[in-house]
Amino acid sequence: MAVDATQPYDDQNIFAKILRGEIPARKVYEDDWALAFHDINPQAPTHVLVIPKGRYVSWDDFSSEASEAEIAGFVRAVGHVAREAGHVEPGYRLLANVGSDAHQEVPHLHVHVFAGRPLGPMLA
Ligand code: IU
Repeated sequence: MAVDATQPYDDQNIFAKILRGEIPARKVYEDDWALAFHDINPQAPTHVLVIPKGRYVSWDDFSSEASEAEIAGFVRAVGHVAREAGHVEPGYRLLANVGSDAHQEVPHLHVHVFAGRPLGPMLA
């Protein structure tokens, strides 16, 4: 079911459980600010999700409430994951769904990193 991006943070969401180590994930990167792991239903040869360690439902509360250090740390982690995967050329796509119209399914901010094939034009 799609997420209402205005809901309070739910500590029982699946990505919170992954962060706490209660559910396994195929991790590719971790630092003080972020965790990255392979999506369980990949839509491209590389499909990694990067999540902040803080309790944020979506890009909306993250961008308005996170500290400068959290924002900088998370943005750098997303860049690091894409760069380490070797996708700066021919490129990659970043995507963050927010709320029900965007079909956000998990109520913990995640940035999708897609790469490894031509990704086609951006969806409307
Ligand atoms: P969305 O942007 O919220 O729609 O994307 C959620 C993604 O989380 C989607 O690509 C799922 O395949 C992925 N995912 C996952 O990797 N592990 C899980 O346990 C669950 C969803 I639930």
